[in-house]
Parts: sequence; C-alpha cells; structure tokens
Amino acid sequence: MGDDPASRIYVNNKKKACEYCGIESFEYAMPAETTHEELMALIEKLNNDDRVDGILCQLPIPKHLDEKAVINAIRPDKDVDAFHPANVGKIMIGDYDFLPCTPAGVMELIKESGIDISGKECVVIGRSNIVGKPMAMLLLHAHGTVTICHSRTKDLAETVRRADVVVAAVGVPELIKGDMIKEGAVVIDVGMNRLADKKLVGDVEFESAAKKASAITPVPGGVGPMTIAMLMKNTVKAALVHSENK
Ligand code: L34
Repeated sequence: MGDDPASRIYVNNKKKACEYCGIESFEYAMPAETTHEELMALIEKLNNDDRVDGILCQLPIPKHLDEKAVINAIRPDKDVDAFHPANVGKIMIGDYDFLPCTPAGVMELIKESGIDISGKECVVIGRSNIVGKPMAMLLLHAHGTVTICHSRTKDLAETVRRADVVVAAVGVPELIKGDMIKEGAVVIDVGMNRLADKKLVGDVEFESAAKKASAITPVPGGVGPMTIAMLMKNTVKAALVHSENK
C-alpha cells in the first residue's frame, strides 16, 4: 500500500524467496490513494481464491486506512503473518498454527545456535504487537525469565545489563551500547533503521556490543532474512492444511 521505499525492498526480498522455494506469489502494489473499500474487496477476493494459501498486507499502510480492520479481514487460516487476533490468542495459549515471522525467526536463530533459553534472563526491548509482545511470549514458552522494556522503563541500561539474552526491537538506531551488555550475553538485533546517509543500522551498536556478546546478529544479514524464511515456512504450512481439507 502506497510507496514505502523500505517496504519495496522487503516485499522484493519476499518475492525472491517465494521464487526460490517454488511458491507462486501475486503482488498487488496498490497506490496510496486506495480506499478502505477497495482494499477490503481485494482481501475478500484473496480469502476466497483457492490458489492462495497465504495473504500478507505489508505494513505500514497509509494513515487513512484502518490497519486493525485489514488484519481482522484476513482469513485466520491464510494469515501467514499471524497478526489476526485469533492467531495472536492461540500464541498466548501456546497452541498455535502460525508464529509471527520475526519472533519465530529469532527463536530459530537461538535454537540453531544451540542456545538453551530455559531459566535464562531474557530482556526484550520494545512492546509492539508485531515483535516485542509475541517475542516475549515465545521466550516465556521456552522457559526464559522475561522482562519487557519500553519508553517508560526507568533504568534501561541497568535492566539490559542483567540479561543473558537481549532482543532489541524498538526502532531507535544503536540505542543499545556495549556497556549495557553483560559479558557473554546473546544479543539479537531486530532493528532496521535507515540513517540519513542511507546506511542501515540496527537498534544495537554492533562494534561495542560484539566485544561483550558470546553471540550477536548483524544488521543487515541477521534477523531480516530469518523473517522471510519463517514466512515461507508459514506459507508451506498453510498450503498443507488447505490441501488436507480439499
Ligand atoms: N505484514 N509487515 C507485515 N509482515 C512483516 O513480516 C513485516 N515485516 C516488518 C515490516 N512490515 C511487515 C517485514 O517483512 C519488517 N520486515 C522485514 C523483512 C525483511 C527484511 C527486513 C524487514 C530484510 O530483508 N532485511 C535485509 C536488509 C534489507 C535492506 O537492505 O533494507 C537484512 O539483511 O536484514
């Protein structure tokens, strides 16, 4: 929706991943002036299209459109982002069909690196519905002791210093510095901030944090590609469910 330059890059990366996996993808690049009714009509069409197993409306969308209504309109069994309230509720209980792509990608990185979350101090910075909140829930399911920090947190540095696992998802360039990282901590950077000079940086100051961390993800080339990989996984899962029900 509209012409967000960052979304253009992310959607192109998703289309490339689909091609690589053998998933057919259909792009609907809608102009910024698209009305709520037009967008709803498109979602309804895709909800009823048997060739379509997964639907994703890349965020952010122009302000005159109602993001909540869009998320609610996508059929939960085609909701490969896992943003629909029915899917969000299932995640809370731990009995889910899809996991939201970014938090799922973070968990996959942790698992593949042989890191056991059980009993660890996990600090999530950021409380968005898309990343921070579900991220905290997945770390909790993995038996971590989880703290969520946000803009009203009294002493961010002090809280982050306690963490064995830090997940930064606030969208503030290089907010988390090396002196806030405990020696040997695992640092995962979900931030995707484009500076005025076009440089892409995360929410973590990589240079200084890398000196303290036992493992750290870079930006780019860290969580971003994992988000896309998990989208592919969710889409294959949706297709399997749909084919069983045919
Ligand atoms: N509906 N909206 C919906 N679902 C999502 O899962 C997303 N997200 C976030 C933004 N809006 C969304 C994404 O797709 C963030 N996001 C995303 C996806 C891919 C990448 C970054 C963010 C990515 O490919 N990152 C590359 C660098 C890309 C660049 O050069 O800008 C990387 O290596 O991190």
